[in-house]
Amino acid sequence: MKNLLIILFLLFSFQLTAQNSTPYANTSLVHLKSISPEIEAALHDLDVTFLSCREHQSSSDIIVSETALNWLSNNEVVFETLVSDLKQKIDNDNAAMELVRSQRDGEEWYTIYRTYDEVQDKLVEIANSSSVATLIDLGDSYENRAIKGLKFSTGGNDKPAVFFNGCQHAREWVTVMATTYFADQLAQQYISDSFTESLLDLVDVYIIPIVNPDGYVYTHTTDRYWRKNRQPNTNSSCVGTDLNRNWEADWNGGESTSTSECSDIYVGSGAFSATEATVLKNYMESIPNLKGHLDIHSYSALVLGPWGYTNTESPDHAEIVSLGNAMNDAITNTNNYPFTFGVGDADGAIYLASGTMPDWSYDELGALGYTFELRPNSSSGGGFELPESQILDACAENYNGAMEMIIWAADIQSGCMDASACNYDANATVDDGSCAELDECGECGGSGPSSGYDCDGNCITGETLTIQLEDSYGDGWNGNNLTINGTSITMNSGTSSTEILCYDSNTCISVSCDGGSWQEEVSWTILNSDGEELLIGGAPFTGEFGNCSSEIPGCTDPLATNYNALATFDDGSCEYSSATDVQIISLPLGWFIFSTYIQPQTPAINDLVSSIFEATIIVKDAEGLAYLPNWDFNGIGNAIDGEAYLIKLSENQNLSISGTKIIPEDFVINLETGWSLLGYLRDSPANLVTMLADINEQIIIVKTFDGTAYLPDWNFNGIGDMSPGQGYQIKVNSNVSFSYPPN
Ligand code: 0X9
Ligand code: ZN
Repeated sequence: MKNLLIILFLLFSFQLTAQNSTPYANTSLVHLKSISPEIEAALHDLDVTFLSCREHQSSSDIIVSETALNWLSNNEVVFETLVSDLKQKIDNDNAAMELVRSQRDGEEWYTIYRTYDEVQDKLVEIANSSSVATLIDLGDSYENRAIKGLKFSTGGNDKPAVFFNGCQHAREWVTVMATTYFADQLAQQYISDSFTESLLDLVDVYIIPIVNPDGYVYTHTTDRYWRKNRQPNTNSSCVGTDLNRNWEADWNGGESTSTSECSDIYVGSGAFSATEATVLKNYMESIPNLKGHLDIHSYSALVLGPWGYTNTESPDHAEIVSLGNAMNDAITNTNNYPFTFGVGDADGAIYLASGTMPDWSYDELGALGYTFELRPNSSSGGGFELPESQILDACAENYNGAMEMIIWAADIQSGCMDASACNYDANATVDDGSCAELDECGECGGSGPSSGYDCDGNCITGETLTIQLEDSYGDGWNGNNLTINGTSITMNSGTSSTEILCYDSNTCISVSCDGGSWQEEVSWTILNSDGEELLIGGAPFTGEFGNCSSEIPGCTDPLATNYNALATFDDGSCEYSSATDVQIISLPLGWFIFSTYIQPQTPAINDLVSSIFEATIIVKDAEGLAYLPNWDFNGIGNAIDGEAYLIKLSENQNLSISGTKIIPEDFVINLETGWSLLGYLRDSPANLVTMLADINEQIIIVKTFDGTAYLPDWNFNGIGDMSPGQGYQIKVNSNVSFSYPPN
């Protein structure tokens, strides 16, 4: 219904541009300041037109004839003349609108649907501005409109040719835009693009945007949904033949055909009974070496190959599928608007059809005959009224698809066409820009020996170095590059690889490694020809090796990612893997004593518990110093490794602490006489008596947050296991030190 309204509006506005000023000859537009009932009655008698929708306003804009104007003057009615000659004004407005229409140049021309006349003008314009395009007139339609198009040719005889047409079906407006755009682009690309130039040197191209002009005009003036031509039928008041059922290829074969004159798929009184089909047939038969034909329709987003009248595979099936897929891919890849290729009924995507034009091209002329069904893919996308905002997208898709047919017909042998080049290809018909020269090692297109090597691959600058690349995760180096004296190497995938490089290690060789992600996975080793390690490192890294200076600065810590085995003093450049360990501690509502086996990245107590800020009421250390989040007061400062803290929460929380895991057996805990808060530094629970066996003599009592206790004197362990995340109140009778057993 909405579409119907749009169509009615379109039809109405087209008529307006044609003769919409005629009813207003010899009239004026006037404004009356006030209207008495007497004047209003008189004006009614004079048959004026009120422009306001409200009839009984006290003031009004009125269209008046000369007689009414005289009456107003003679009766001394106060009025103001707004437009003295209304017809003239409408005509002027129309002319201005037409000017705007005609001034939509370049791609803008393709942003509104164009009439038959506008397309004819465009074809002339293209022909006039192109050295390769000639306007061709194939003949006249039934109603004597010219069926015109463009022939692109750079001369020569019997070249392979391809034929493109739009608008066999009158209502498929986008096909007119797409074929005109195709011709327009081809003319422009011939000048600006050498590949298009080469193609047009090899192939003649025919493009006929409107092969059914009478039907097309009729869709603009009278019936937007007209499909057939406008040729009357004897013994029937119904007009028109479906041109795409009128061809002598399984003509009237019963696949989507009708012998009823009133049907949209009327086959005609005989094959080629339609004037336009005959005109096209005669012209196409005159083309000497027609290789391909593309009949452009809408809508359904399909590329269809022969035959259309049967699902039987044709003798050229393999080639038809290959070109069909190439066109289909080129279209789909233009804007990612998916098209489907098929032959016959395309696996049910469409129906079989007898008497179609491309099947005739294939059966009678031996040209591979295809159908495009352009955008949209369904009626919900606009059907035959593809929104004007999508015309250019459809044009670009059609262009790319159609170009594939030209490329195919050109039967390109791409290669180097410069006879002086070392890779000259005498059979090449298109130069692909690959022409090359011999390099100093005599290799065609080579770039000479690699740095440090001679043409025979010998290392001439000194030593052959072996570089071993490793990735602990096994997915390559994620963009990191190891650069050794300006030569960059990387590993795109996998766990390890080896490179051989050639350097004089008596000189100072600079090394860096950086540029990608997941640097903690990256490591590498540089070995000399005796297999000795010269440098190992990770990423990021900067350093050097070889004969640099007597004192070699670098990172001397083997645990660092940039450890330099040759460094003689540590220059403070050590970098450590940013690998993080995380401990998640579940904290209950109310009081709790927590500790962690992580050395936190952010040890300040306020940072440590910032993720549970809302629920935290207070944190206290063994000395009673407090962190009060609500007061933004941190009296504790940094959390100390190995210690435990009291915390009070308003609800249960999971506290996540990230940093580096503490190695328990390496960490010494010092306890002073009296009470302390003891952390648990292992990552799994274990019996408290075993854990604290080394200081059993000194322990007076150990308590948990909820009051359960271990009393060595009584040999009573109410606590059982120590658990990660928990902390313990401990009282000892002298200063002691101990370490937990290993994890
Ligand atoms: O019915 C037609 O003529 C074409 N479809 S349209 O909607 N534009 O009218 C399709 C003809 C080609 N059919 C096959 N190759 N199956
Ligand atoms: Zn069609």
